[in-house]
Amino acid sequence: MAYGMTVRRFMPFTVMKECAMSNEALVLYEIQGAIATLTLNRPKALNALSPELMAELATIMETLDEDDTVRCIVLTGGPRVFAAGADIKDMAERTSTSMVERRSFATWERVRKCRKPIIAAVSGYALGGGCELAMQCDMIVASETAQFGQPEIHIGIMPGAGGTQRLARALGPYRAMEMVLTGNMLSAREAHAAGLVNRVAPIESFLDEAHRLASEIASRAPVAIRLAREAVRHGVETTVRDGLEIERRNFYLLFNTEDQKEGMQAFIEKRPATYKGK
Ligand code: DAK
Repeated sequence: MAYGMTVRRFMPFTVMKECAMSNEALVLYEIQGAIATLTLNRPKALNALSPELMAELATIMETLDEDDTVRCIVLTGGPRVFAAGADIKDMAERTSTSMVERRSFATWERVRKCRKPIIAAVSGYALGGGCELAMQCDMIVASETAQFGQPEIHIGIMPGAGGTQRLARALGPYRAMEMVLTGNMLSAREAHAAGLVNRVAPIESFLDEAHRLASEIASRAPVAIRLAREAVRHGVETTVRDGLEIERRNFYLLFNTEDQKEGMQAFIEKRPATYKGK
């Protein structure tokens, strides 16, 4: 990783209770300075999002959420594949009842609740639940090899972790409908042109590009970042009227932070601001 920052940790994060079947960490994480990088680590199954992997991811996200030194998270699957979806082998014999009883939405919800900005760094396939996981992040940086799709229709199901809603909001209903009903994929360039992807970079540097973006965000006032992020995220999930209410509330709240005083004072004194996250 670039930027010459000190690595504080690099360790497999195996959640013994939730991941009893696995000897190997399904999600790796590394923290450099204010940026945590999470890597999905089931390469033989193209990072298929098994319940065990999602449980590890959720636990790591919750840990990072509580760590004040972490200001931005980069989620990747490595250069070959982001994730080829939920684990089809795990779902193949399931019934509606066993799907409901398993409560896997609760695990996805734990990931979604993380309050830190998350950048998905996508290379290769981001399919089905993989595409949905990327879209659940706040921004997407893609390598030129990235392919986004909701191919569930090919296996007799439909997107179940936000794909129908988030795709429609990102691409508009017509393009989303085509993707969901045909299962066809978008290339990185197409996804960028359609507004699903923030930046496209060569495969050799897409992760650096994601880290560059993460560093920029990590340098901003943390409370303002959190409240602004909350306003944008809630806004797209609600009416404009309710979104404006959230925006206004969070805007006023920021005037109670030391960082707002520091940011404005630094501007007036023509010096860089030093933010404390208070
Ligand atoms: N699940 C399980 N294993 C998978 C997998 C998947 N989604 N995708 C790939 N693999 C495995 C393959 O079975 C193969 O394993 P082995 O045969 O070697 O044991 C290995 O990964 C390599 O895959 P391929 O040999 O197929 O590799 P190719 O390069 O030829 O093809 C591919 C790559 C990505 C085009 C192909 O693997 C593929 O079509 N994969 C399936 C893509 C897909 O249909 N994805 C959507 C799955 S449904 C929910 C949340 C989310 C979801 C549902 C519920 N709740 C919260 C309740 C989401 C559902 C889905 O994502």
